Amino acid sequence: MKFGTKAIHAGIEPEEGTGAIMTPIYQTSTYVQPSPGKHKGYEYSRTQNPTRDALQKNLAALENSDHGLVFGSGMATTDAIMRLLKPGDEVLASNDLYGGTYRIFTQIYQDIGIKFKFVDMTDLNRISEQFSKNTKLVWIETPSNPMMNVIDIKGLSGVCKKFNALFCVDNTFATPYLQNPLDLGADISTHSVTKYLAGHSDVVMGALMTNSDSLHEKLAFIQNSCGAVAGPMDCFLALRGIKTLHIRMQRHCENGRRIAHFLKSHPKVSKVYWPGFEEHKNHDIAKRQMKDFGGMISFVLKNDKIGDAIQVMENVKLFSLAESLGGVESLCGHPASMTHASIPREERLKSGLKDSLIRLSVGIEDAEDLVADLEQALA
Ligand code: P1T
Repeated sequence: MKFGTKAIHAGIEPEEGTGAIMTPIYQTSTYVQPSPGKHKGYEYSRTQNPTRDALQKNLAALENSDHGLVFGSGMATTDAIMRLLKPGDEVLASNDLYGGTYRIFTQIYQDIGIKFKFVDMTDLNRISEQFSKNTKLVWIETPSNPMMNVIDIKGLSGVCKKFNALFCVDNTFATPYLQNPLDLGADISTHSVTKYLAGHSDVVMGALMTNSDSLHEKLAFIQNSCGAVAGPMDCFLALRGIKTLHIRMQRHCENGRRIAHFLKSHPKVSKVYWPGFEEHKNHDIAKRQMKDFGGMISFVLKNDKIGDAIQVMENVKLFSLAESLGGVESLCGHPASMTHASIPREERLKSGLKDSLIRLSVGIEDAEDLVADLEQALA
């Protein structure tokens, strides 16, 4: 099955009793059993829920994988994966990550004895030197939030295998429509479903996909034991959103391309971060491992003044100033004070994240209107 067909049909069966084509919202905490231990595969909704099952199967199919698990948020998903580790283990992470990911690593898991090393992985030449015998997990985002760094998934997966380290790719920015990390050798693909997958800014949710039966077994055990599951109503909304993922992504990419080129040619803009530019570092890798370049763009103004950047963010009318990304409506954000405020300033600056950087999540409105909005805000 091709992607669009899977987005609409994978994991979804008409409801048996009525033929309802939409997966019902099984808003139930428990299931009646005729006799102790005898049931229809469902005992309690933290463990299994039919609406969540349909979504998990659907998401697994989108990543060409055997297993999918959904959680109450992207961060709950990260938390579940981190619970595979024990004190003394080391994590090698890329140096540009969503602020919340950096925060859970350094303020929750570092405190219980897991070690973290944040390194630039856009160049894999000497990456082997960063591994030790204790490196148990490698964690990357590609493209990364918010610098749009592109990392060679296939290349890095080879190194991870050599060192016997689990390799996890946060695929939130690309989505399974543009990029499939498991096909390129990753062990886990993880997502904030909140973003493009659900797509309508009405759900907070996370997911992970894997081909490994043993990893799935461990992570499903964590999902049930720790209980950070997504509710049936949210699973329904995510299922509905995913049915148009391929169409939305095409438009996000189309609008993203238009806005990236508009910003690049604007006299007040000095630098635009978008993997579709030929001069973007690892553009060739992006071309190889992604179907297109997505709708996320960051940029800085020529004068590099924070006050002017803030004025642009206050002046936009169609773009809304808000955290999050990947919804149908365009958003702009100020990573330094919003999504990445939990990263110390000196660390942000080391990875190139300036105080004046503006991040755009380009929606699926008409591109002319979006360009006109940015034009007036920049003026
Ligand atoms: O917000 P939540 O569903 O918990 O997902 C966390 C998360 C994980 N990974 C990436 C790459 C992310 O961008 C996020 C959340 N990011 C934002 C809220 C943001 O505006 O960048």
